[in-house]
Amino acid sequence: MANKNTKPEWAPQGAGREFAGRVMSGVAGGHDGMPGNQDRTGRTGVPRRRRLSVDEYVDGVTSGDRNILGQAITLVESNAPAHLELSQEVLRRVLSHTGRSIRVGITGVPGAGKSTFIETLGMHLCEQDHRVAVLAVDPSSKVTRGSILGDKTRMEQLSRNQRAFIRPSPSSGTLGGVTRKSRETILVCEAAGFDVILVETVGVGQSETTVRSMVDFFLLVMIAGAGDELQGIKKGIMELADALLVNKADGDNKPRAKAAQLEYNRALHYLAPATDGWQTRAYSCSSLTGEGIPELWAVAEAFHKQTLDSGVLEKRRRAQTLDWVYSMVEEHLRASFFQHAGVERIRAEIEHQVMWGRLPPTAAVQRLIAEFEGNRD
Ligand SMILES: Nc1nc2c(ncn2[C@@H]2O[C@H](COP(=O)(O)OP(=O)(O)OP(=O)(O)O)[C@@H](O)[C@H]2O)c(=O)[nH]1
Ligand SMILES: [Mg+2]
Repeated sequence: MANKNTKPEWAPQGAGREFAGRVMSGVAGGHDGMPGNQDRTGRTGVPRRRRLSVDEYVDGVTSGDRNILGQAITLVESNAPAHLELSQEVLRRVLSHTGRSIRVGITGVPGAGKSTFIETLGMHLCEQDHRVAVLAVDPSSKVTRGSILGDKTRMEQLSRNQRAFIRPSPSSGTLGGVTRKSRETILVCEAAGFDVILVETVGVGQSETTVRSMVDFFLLVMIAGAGDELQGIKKGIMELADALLVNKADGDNKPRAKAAQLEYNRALHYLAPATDGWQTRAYSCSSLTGEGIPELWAVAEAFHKQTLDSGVLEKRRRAQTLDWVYSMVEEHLRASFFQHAGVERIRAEIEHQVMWGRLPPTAAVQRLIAEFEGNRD
């Protein structure tokens, strides 16, 4: 039976008891997964985790120790400057063990069935001896608890499978912050031997492009009859996808789903493909009955093989890594600009002058930048 007082090692800071359900009695972790300094004992009477060394993180992760994997991800997700150096050293050391997975992004409107699809696909993959890591990315919302709660029940079987590892979205932060954490979590999971990484987008808005920028194969889950407008399926998002999947093709809904599949295939004809040399097509499945799921996975595997052979996969990953570096540089520069004491001091006055037409925008930029570059704190 689940022990109500025990949270898994990946529970976000401040999480309540909703995280306790999946943990078997006897497994104990620090409150936030980070090793505490004091040698106190928790409510369960088990001594708090001591601080792990870089070697212990590296050995634990690469040997597939789930407990240490969870702690390593918590370290990577930590915002504390003291943890950054340690996490970067761990990442540097495991880097040669990363990259050997299929990274799949899954997007679609709320309720399309992404989590249910992941549960069914994940179970199918585990049966085929794959090891599956499931991550959620939610850069748009500060409240992720709703979806985590939902996923807890929707990925019930998968979350209990020893070949699978489910990690909820890192708690709120800047878009860049969440992206960094998710990308680094993918690397840590790969180093731990997971050969399929499934990333579910939670929330709408920028999350599609964010997830597209960290995966190989991008899947758009749709439902029939919701209307394109309702699904937010603007041409732009369809153009990001390597496959469209009409879900809920079961019961009375099956004919409609098949019709929608045909419709989307016609529309796709006129769109530029998301990946060089790959034709994006629409498929259908039922995440409830499992029908169409093995076929969809065969498509992802064909995609992986083709892009691996042609070099497109490697090219994409290299480009993604470089983009990542420069987006972090940009984020850093933006933050230091707006936190700069001199800039802060003169900003209101300059904004006022620009808004009232007393200073041209370009001159305003010059003054702000001069202040920033000249009086760096
Ligand atoms: N009939 C049918 N229902 C499904 C299928 N897949 C999912 N559902 C149902 O659709 C509802 C939403 O499913 P979720 O998997 O939570 O959808 P989601 O896209 O992850 O939703 P959010 O995480 O909230 O964005 C649930 O009630 C599921 O049981 C399917 O293939 N057939
Ligand atoms: Mg979901």
